[in-house]
Amino acid sequence: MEKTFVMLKPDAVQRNLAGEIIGRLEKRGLKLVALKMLKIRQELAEQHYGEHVGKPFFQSLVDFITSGPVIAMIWEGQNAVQVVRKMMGSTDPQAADPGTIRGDFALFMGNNIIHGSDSPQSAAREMSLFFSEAEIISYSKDLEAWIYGTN
Ligand code: DAT
Ligand code: MG
Repeated sequence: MEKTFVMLKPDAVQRNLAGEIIGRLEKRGLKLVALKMLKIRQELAEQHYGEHVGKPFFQSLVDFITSGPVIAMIWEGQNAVQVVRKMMGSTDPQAADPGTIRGDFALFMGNNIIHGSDSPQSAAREMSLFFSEAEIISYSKDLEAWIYGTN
């Protein structure tokens, strides 16, 4: 089953939105297989956002993501990468549809609540930056049969 890397950014933690967002992902039927809270160091921020090095917003992005604790997670499910991206909504919260996480909880591009991998390749890279293999739990849940219609 596909895995995706998701991170609740410092604004989500500070605004007490973690439970709400984790609840949405859970209720959708995705399975939580890894979770940790951490304060991201400068080097990890620069690695994680390596594709944006040199862009005008890079420094403010690194400053923001290192400004407080984040909650890093891995979620598993059929087509998990794309499913989470759709649930997140557009990068710019003002353009994000209502009903999406950014469209419901954010107003400003810099503080957009949540990160989710944009491809299975990015997911693999990001998961290995934040988690060891041993920290990713493989388990089954009985209700998967009801989520995927295999009962
Ligand atoms: P996403 O987080 O939707 O994958 P991204 O990977 O293009 O978006 O950018 C990473 C983060 O950088 C994004 O969540 C917010 C910030 N960002 C992106 N484009 C920006 C811009 N034009 N101005 C300011 N911040 C920006
Ligand atoms: Mg991105």
